[in-house]
Amino acid sequence: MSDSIKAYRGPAGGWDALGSVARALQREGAPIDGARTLLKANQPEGFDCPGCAWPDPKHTSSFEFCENGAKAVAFEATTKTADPALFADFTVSELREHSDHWLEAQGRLTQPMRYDRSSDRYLPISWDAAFAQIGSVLQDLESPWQAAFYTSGRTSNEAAFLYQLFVRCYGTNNLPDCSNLCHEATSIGMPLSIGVGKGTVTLDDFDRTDLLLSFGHNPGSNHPRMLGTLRSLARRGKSIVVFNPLRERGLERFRSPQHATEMLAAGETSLASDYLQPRIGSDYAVLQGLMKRLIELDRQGWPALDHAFIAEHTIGSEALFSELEAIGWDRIIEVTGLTFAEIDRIAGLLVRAERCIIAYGMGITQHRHGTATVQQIANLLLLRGQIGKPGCGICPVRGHSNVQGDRTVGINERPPAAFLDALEREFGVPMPRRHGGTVVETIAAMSRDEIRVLISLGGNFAMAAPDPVATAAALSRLQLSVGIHTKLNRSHLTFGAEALILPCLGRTDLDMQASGPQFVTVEDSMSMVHASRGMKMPCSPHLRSEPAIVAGIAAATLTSGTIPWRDLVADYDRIRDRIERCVPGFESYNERVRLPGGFHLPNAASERRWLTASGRAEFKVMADAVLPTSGRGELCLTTIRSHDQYNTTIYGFDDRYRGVRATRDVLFVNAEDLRDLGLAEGSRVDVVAAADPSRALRSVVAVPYPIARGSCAAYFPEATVLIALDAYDPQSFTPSYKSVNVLLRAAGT
Ligand SMILES: Nc1nc2c(c(=O)[nH]1)N[C@H]1C(S)=C(S)[C@@H](COP(=O)(O)OP(=O)(O)OC[C@H]3O[C@@H](n4cnc5c(=O)[nH]c(N)nc54)[C@H](O)[C@@H]3O)O[C@H]1N2
Ligand SMILES: Nc1nc2c(c(=O)[nH]1)N[C@H]1C(S)=C(S)[C@@H](COP(=O)(O)OP(=O)(O)OC[C@H]3O[C@@H](n4cnc5c(=O)[nH]c(N)nc54)[C@H](O)[C@@H]3O)O[C@H]1N2
Ligand SMILES: [Mo]
Repeated sequence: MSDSIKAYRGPAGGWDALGSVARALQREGAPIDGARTLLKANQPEGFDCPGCAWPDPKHTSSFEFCENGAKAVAFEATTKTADPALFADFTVSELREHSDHWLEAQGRLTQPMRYDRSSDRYLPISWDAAFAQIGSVLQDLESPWQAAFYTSGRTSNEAAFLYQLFVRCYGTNNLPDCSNLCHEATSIGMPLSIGVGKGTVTLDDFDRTDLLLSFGHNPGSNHPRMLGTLRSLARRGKSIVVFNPLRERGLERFRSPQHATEMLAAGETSLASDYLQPRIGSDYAVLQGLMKRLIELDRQGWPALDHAFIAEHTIGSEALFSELEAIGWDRIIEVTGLTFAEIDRIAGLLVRAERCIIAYGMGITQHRHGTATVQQIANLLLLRGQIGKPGCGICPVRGHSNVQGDRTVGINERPPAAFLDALEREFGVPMPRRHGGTVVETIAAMSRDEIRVLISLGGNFAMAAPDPVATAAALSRLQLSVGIHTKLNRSHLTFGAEALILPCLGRTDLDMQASGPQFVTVEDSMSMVHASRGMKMPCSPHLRSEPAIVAGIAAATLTSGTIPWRDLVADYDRIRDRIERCVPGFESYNERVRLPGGFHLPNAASERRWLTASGRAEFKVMADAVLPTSGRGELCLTTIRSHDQYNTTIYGFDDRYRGVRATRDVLFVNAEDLRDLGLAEGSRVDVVAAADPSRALRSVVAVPYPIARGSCAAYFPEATVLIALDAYDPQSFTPSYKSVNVLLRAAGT
């Protein structure tokens, strides 16, 4: 086995985490300034950490240390710049030869740039000329539906609201966003089940719960502040049951940097009380097994189901019961790879737990049956009356730090009619009613030349979407691509005729407008809305804020109309006043968001008000759930994040908790599967999509790993090449990034 792969023996957190932050600050050339910036993260007068959407204990507390939050901040607050000199040094063709890691490592973008075909270079352009170019291309399209407007979830409520307003005034609902690639199964599935598309719990519920089931998320790397929540649950003696095909250190053991005694005494807290490793994509069947067992136990006289709640608050239980009756235990065991004893044990824990929360992440949503699986989670909680009761509920762990807020304020290609009515009332402009396209629909429309312009407010469309080859081909047909970003990425190098890069302020930057310094607002995974104030001097005088850029584009595109774009941007309180009048739950927005910790948006399901078609919570079944199957010699592959990346941004090449150093070219496989396939541990293999051998991930090191039999895992975005554009959940259009059947071959054979 190569030196770069060695099992990690420590707990998550601890001194290794502190060391990793020091190195990140050093690398970004910002040891002093960066450290000072870090201390403002999630403070009452500071900025919201761009790392993840896990709530902070009231946003009022002392500095809460989080390694990966710190890396995200250091990466944004870097002193390195991707300035016009860099673009003068390299043609776009030359830039394309560099890795994604290299592109972003150049530093912060400093000036608006326009692609010049004759020199194959990006050249500086003034803001006014850039806005005029966008305005004239958009005005010249035959239909506003020929443009699409992507958003990534770091965007603030203020920028997002202005953006969707501009897009709808222009005339389209083509607002694909990163949520389409992430928790869309939640946004589509949960409203049908319980009438809301967001989690029903708050941190207080975690303080009161008896049992946490965690499905398909990796807090140690992706929402490390959740480790503090898990630690206190474990220390109160409560059970944490994990369902994850891979063993993840961050779910097993934690040494809290917050607690000096734990650090100094090399103490640690065990987290998961039970760690079950079902096969990839089998959670639907795991949940069926748990529910089937609960029904059996109930029939035997155990208090396993809340009959009063089911009778008073729900419909559809008969259909669910008969589905669960029909499915045999042998099938559940075959599909999940779990034993009956394991399922029975967890069902027993459920019966004994007065209060239970189920948390989940991408391991649930990014499958062809993602929406149906989210609904099974709701079904399980409803059977036990555990929604809308203290210490209970459903907890989708969101991704980007403001992806939930963006949706709340209107980034939605399928907007509810009531929201459009409210916009019409407030702004006196007719709003388009037809639904727009999600990300995968947008790519298909680009490849048919039905979409001609793509404007991206953040993100990395070219690398985040499935099938990078088909996506690049689609992007290269466009007439105009505009990227509003902080860092250079591959999306700026993947375009058709014209391209613009518009550099913006990030979370940590001081945002000065006509009325003085501004703050923005964001919403976390638990519907808390709070303020975020940057204070770092921007790296260049040419940067503009996201709201200011959106307003600039709007003013150059919509030549008639009465919306005072510049006036709104002069003082963000004015944008918040408009949001308050269009979106329920934001009463006294400007006042309440200035309170320490902000305010909580109401959640009907958590009050047992069911905003569904029937007015009750609805049990959902999907008779023909596409459960995973695989042919002989095939494995099911999932794509995952390393500890050293933020989505398509690669910070470095280590994945500490999985024992990987200095490489990302790895495939995690069960040692017995490797043996059965006749492949040596540590050898190089090619991973080929079973359905289409032209899709291949070449020459990765096969690392024997504690992962369910029949399953394997590789890093996103490198492994995205295995995911076809048409492999998505038909209900939510979420790409099936977490399950593709593959074959392994010795490399190069
Ligand atoms: N540092 C850092 N923080 C981040 C991000 C980041 O890239 N870096 N990304 C942000 C974003 S946008 C998001 S959406 C979140 C993502 O946070 P996660 O949801 O934790 O992201 P993934 O790495 O995709 O990990 C999914 C987990 O699901 C498991 N898994 C894979 N397939 C299955 C399956 O079929 N069933 C089950 N039960 N489990 C499965 C994997 O083993 C892995 O532990 O994190 C956010 N925070
Ligand atoms: N195979 C596979 N593919 C996946 C996933 C997976 O698990 N597997 N996960 C999916 C998920 S969950 C998600 S959310 C998507 C992520 O998709 P995106 O949100 O599109 O991608 P990111 O990598 O987060 O975007 C990084 C870029 O954002 C820009 N940026 C950073 N901060 C700011 C800011 O403050 N403002 C602006 N305007 N720009 C900023 C920088 O230029 C940086 O290059 O990827 C999806 N793709
Ligand atoms: Mo995400």
